[in-house]
Amino acid sequence: MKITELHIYAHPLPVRDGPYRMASTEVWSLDTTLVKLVTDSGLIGWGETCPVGPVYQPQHAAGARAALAEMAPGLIGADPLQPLRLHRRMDGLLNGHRYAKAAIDIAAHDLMGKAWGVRVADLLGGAVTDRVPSYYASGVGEPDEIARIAAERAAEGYPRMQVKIGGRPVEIDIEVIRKVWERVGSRMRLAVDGNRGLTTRDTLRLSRECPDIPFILEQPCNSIEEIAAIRGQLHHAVYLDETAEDVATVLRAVGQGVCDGFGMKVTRIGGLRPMAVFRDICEVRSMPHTCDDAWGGDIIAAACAHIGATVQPRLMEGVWLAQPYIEGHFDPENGLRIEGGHIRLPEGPGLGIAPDESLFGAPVASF
Ligand code: 0XW
Ligand code: MG
Repeated sequence: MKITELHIYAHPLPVRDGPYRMASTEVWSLDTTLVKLVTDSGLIGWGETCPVGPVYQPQHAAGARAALAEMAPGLIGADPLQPLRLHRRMDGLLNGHRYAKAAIDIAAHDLMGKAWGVRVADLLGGAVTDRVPSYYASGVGEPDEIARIAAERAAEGYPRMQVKIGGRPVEIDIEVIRKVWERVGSRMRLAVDGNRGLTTRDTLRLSRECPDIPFILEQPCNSIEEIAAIRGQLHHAVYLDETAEDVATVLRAVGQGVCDGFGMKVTRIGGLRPMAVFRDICEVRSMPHTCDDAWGGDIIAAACAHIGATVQPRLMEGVWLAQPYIEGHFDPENGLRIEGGHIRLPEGPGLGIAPDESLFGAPVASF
């Protein structure tokens, strides 16, 4: 099979009841990038990448599209059924920019599944469940409001909640955590995500003042070095998210023992192929992790659900989707939904999503 055409689309995703607030940024609308790969077989594959604004990670929407346009001419003629060679070809065309390469990788997996008549989860090693656990992530908010949301999500059946903190006095964050714990107790597992926004001083204080509450601390500080410096003094397990940039960094973090698990994004690490390598490293070292992305519509959601379905259940921290924050679907029939805190795995073949192309308008670039 050969790629004969590559089309890039831009599509706005306004945040329902926005903004979505994190420690160092707030976002009102996200700008997603879709990739359509047309092949000489007549099959079409879809990929997507959607940074959650330009501040969360060293990524932005226009950067994704520029990187895709840089690689695109060199990808015409490539075989999407040979993902290892496809990744080497992308690396030979552009250094870095994994979040853009991920859109091509996801589209290639969609094509592989369609060509062989299987779900992407089966290509990735085999699904262990068709009902993938999700988790709810609050924005940074007031203690009573976040506790109310937590109680609602627990009642809905979410197995886990991530509480966002940071960007304000740490006393308020401590109060949020206490109120959430008082309302939901151990009905949901809890993660507390600082999104790089806390100093080591405030991270230590937060952990010392809540030793009785069993949450995991996600990416409290800006760098791996800051986390490593205080890790031995914390009462809570620590996961890396934003700073677990690639497979090499994951290997270093696991080898040096600086974390107990990961929040991982499919596009940050470069797509489903490196995500499967990451999953396998985590399984070898019994590291729990999520399978998320920063934002995105049904294509990203399907990619996250398919890899998430393959994770050993004891290590599965959930698949986060932007769906609760987005109006509508790219595929009104098969688009991914969270029901009772879980996601039904699309049946495929491939990603199992047939987006309504008319939503995206004309491509912003075609090759
Ligand atoms: C909760 N998320 C998966 C969605 C937002 O992009 C932030 C992210 C995180 O865990 O940092
Ligand atoms: Mg996080």
